[in-house]
Amino acid sequence: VFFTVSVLIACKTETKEEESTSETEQQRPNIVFIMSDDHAFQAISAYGHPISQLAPTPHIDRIASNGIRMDRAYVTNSICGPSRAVILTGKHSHINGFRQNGDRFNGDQPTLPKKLKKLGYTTAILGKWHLHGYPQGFDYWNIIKDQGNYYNPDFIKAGDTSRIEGYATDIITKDAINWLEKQRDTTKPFFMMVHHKAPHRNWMPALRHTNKYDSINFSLPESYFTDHDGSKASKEQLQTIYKDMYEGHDLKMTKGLGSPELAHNPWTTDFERMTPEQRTAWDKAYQPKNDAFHKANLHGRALDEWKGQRYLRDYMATIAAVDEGVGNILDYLEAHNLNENTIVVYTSDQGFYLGEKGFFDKRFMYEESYRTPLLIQYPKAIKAGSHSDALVQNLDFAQTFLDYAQGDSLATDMQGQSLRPVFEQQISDDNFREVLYYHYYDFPAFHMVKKHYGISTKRYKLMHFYDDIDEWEFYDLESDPKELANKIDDPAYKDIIESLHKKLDSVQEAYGVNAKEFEQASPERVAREYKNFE
Ligand code: SGN
Ligand code: CA
Repeated sequence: VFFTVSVLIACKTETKEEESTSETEQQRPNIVFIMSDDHAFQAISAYGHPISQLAPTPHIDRIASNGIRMDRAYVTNSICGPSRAVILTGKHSHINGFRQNGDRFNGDQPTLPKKLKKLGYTTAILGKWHLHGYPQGFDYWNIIKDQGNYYNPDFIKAGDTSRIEGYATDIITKDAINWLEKQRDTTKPFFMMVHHKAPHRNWMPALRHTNKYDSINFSLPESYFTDHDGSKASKEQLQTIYKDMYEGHDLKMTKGLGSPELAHNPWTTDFERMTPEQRTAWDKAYQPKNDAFHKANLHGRALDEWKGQRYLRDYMATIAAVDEGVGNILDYLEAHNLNENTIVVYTSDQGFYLGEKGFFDKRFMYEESYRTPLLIQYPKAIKAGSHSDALVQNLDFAQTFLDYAQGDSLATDMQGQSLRPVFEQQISDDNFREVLYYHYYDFPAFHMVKKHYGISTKRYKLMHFYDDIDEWEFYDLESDPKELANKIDDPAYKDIIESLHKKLDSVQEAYGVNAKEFEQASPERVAREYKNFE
């Protein structure tokens, strides 16, 4: 009887709009939603993973110790734009219409910030947007153009684009503090989304952090070298650190001993945007380590391992500025008597690979990319130092915030569930939800991860890869937490797999998944894209 809980609440149309009254307004909590881009839970020390113990995140960890750490938080579609659209709408990708990067978000639909405004909130979004078009429902917005750059990025504010000198993470943090301090309407509760670009590819640390982890040896995962037996989709991806990273652009490797010139660097803009002073400081930090690399004359596995090490050092160093920025925001709230009545959330738009299975990037429904960090503090109602392994999803965020803002009636069109009973431990973790649904569509595209959908319970995962393949995978996370053994054909699991298939059908029906969701690209296009990304 491992499936009994109803999964959802199909899409209903919005009905009554709640009116804000000045009385309740006083009690509505402020919400600070901090989301980084591609921040693996493995890289947050509060989660205890060995990698993060060597590169701790003391400020992000403050949120966990002030509040609750969610250990089984997931996304519905592990990729940037789609994750953001799910968070804004509380609806799966096929309902909100933004299935893959490059789609255009229909900003006219109902969204969380619009609903919070109806409840009397003042709203702001700063940093990465990546949904094309301009944000709606925000009193203030200042967004990074497209993917953005680490150094001297372009921002769009009220329709105007301008290059802002400095380091992206610091600019976004400063903008957040500035809005809190000087720009927001202080008579209203506030909702602020702080969306960092970091630690997204190509992992360029702030100048003060370029040598931060040079002497640390991070341990590469056991599965760093694997031949992906049992998973055709894993074999055919293009996101393996030692095969698919660009030596210059991603790994900051140089052409030879003594040369500051970057090796393969197909997108020159990231480095070209630096001022001469920034570039000089950068080269001063990287050249000695690149020269040491050239002298070591590495080949084969030693070279592959060196690349993994360089990647982890840069990735973790890029996070250092995010962590400082979180510290600044928490300090501000504490110093201005805003701490008690503000919900602070730290999350990422999805998980990320730190070398597991040899991978970087995300996209797969396997744990590292499917799972996302989620830490929440709200001193008024959430017990400090708690944690939960309830199955929750980014699909639930909008409903949760509306619940806290006393706007449940505005959430009836959404597909998630309020997490308030979980955060406040009014429900046991096992009773919250039994299955999660996932669907990834971004193929053929960067990294060539095949389209797939699936469901997961706390213990099992069933997924179907389709388009140019037709392959099922099944994992038992209890005996195989690293998902290295696809047991789809194992007779011992026959009954479980059968019941998961049934559950998958009913979940898809409940969420309103239709035939269009399984559209396939033409074989010519798939072949062309494989060529493009090689
Ligand atoms: C860029 C990255 C990819 C990444 C996608 C999507 N390449 O194209 O590695 O998978 O973004 O990332 S880059 O060298 O140009 O950075 S997402 O977070 O926006 O979905
Ligand atoms: Ca991302």
